[in-house]
Amino acid sequence: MPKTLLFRSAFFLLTSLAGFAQPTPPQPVGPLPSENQLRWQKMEYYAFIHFSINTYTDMAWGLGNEDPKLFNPTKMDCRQWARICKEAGMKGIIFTAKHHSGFCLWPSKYTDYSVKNVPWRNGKADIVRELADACKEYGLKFGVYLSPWDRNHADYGKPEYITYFRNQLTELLTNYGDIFEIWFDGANGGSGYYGGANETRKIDSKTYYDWLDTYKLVRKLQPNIVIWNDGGDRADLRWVGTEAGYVGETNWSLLNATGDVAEEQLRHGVENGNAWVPGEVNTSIRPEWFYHEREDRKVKTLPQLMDIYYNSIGRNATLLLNFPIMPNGLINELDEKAVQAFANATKEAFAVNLARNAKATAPQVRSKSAAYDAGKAIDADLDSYWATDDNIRNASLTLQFAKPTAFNRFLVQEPIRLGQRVKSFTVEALVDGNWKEIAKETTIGYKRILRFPTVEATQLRLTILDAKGSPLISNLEVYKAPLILTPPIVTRNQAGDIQIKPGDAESEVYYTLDGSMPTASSSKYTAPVKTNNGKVDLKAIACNPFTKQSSVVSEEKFDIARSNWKVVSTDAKSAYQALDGNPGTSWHQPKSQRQASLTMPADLVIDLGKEETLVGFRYLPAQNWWEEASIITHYQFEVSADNANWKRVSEGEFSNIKNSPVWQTKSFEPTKARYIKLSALKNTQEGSASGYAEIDIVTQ
Ligand code: FUL
Repeated sequence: MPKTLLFRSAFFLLTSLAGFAQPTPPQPVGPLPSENQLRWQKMEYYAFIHFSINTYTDMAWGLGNEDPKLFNPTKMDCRQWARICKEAGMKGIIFTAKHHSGFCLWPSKYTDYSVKNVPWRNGKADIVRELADACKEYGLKFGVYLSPWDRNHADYGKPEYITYFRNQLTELLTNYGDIFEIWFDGANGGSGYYGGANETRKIDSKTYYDWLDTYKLVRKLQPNIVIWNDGGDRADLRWVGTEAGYVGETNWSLLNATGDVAEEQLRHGVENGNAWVPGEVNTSIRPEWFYHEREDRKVKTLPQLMDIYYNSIGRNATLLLNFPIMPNGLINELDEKAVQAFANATKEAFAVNLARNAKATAPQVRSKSAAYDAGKAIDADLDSYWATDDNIRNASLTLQFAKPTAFNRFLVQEPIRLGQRVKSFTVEALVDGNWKEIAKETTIGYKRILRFPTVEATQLRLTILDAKGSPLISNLEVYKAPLILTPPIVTRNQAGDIQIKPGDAESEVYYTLDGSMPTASSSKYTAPVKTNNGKVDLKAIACNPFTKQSSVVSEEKFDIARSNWKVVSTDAKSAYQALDGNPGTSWHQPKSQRQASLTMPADLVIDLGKEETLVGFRYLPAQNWWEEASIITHYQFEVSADNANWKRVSEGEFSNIKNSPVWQTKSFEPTKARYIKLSALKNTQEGSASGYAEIDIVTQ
């Protein structure tokens, strides 16, 4: 029994013996979290680190055949990683000990494909050890990512590989101290090196790894661990169905213990699920998980990170934020700056809790006992809570401020040890003597944080409208967070006109076209900017017209405009949505072609209008692929001078594109051409249409 419960039971026993009538504590409403899940949930914010052999090939997934000699992190310093995470307020680090390439960052006894066989440090390095030590030094918890899919191992797909996998698991869970979380990623693209076989191997991720026995081994070796798995039997934690950095607003920490889990259920949990499986929001500080220099200007901005915070920790999930390690073995300075700014901004937003000095009252209190009164929701003790009698399903609690108080954030928590209960609630503010509804929401769970425009009020009222049992609230906080200016959104249409939209209705936008830093004296944006068909390095800021404060800079490098481009592989006008500069619109092949594409690659052929010297192309998949059709995972890119004779200049995979549908850039040797052809060799739903949000080229 946990200590607090023990004390409380002892207290009740003593007081009832002494003749005082104490109400019995509320009964739990199951399913309930385990102690490991409770401890994990309180961590709230921790880091992912992606580093492997494919860091040296600029790829999202290694193929399994990369030469270990490439691995050469000359400045590697795990203490730098740990310091940055600690200073950012993170509570732990999960490290890709082995990613899909199969390359091991510790000297595993069971394979030669590891840091043992690299010239760097004469093959004596053990990065898992160095990081585990650095975490200890900085007071961080340590976790590991061990990819079940292994594109290097000859036995992958056979029963022998499971023994290998468990041997590696045993090494990692035995030799490196306490491991707080293990990550079993479910990705499996099929093809790989596999000891030289170079073929496609399909496994059934539900049965192949025999997860239940694997979990037994994990728990035996690390009794305090939590298991993350999106590929097999239900583990302790669930993926939230996206890598974009959010979970559903309605978020139950419940799923059903058996059966398939739909996308929708990952996003929202299952209200009446029979197992406690809370969500973890995993996202990267850059578009991709591994380091790519081209993404140095795509590091998430402060407003993006703040959105992620409110959409993960603020929605009853934890936040696992990734740093890609550079080939030199360090975290990039831009990433460090971004998380520092993020840490400062959250500290600032939650600095003064305005509920602390308010008076809390509630008409409904469990047996009218002081042990459960409204004040328990604003004391500093997360174990105490406001409770109502068992038969109650709706009730309200009011905070009265000493004077009119301005606020724009509301934080609320349930004591989840007794189950997640609240199904719907409202928040109202008493403004000039009238109650004004400022939010109507669904679930709460461990923590819910709401944002709304600043309101000045003398009272705030939380009303639970419905719950699965009598509502219990362990904590309420109220804040006035400073406003953060959102950088403008920049797009360019097919004609080459650039549109710059501010993130809010009040700010003004200033921009430059030559890559220089914009200020409030640069050109002011009033209408779309014509770019005369040339390449443009655009930078823009949003400014508060009153304070002159400015947002961080939005930057887009546009290649030549696509004004003279013609889609020649189809007459469909909608195909031009792949050229309209709007990521929100996309083109999917019509049905007849879709059927044909069962046997033929689906092609998109474009006439550039004149010959260009090409060095690469870019593809943005349809962003709503789950609704309409699939997106390309394996492609072929050809060029031609006459739309008759084609030369293939690039072929390969868009690794991880399904989970992370971001811009894909592929480079090739400079080639002169007038026509381009992008063919989908494979897509996410075999045989269905391929969706294109945008296609673009990179010229010399
Ligand atoms: C995905 C993997 O395929 C990515 O490479 C990355 O490791 C991410 C965290 O999970 O599914």
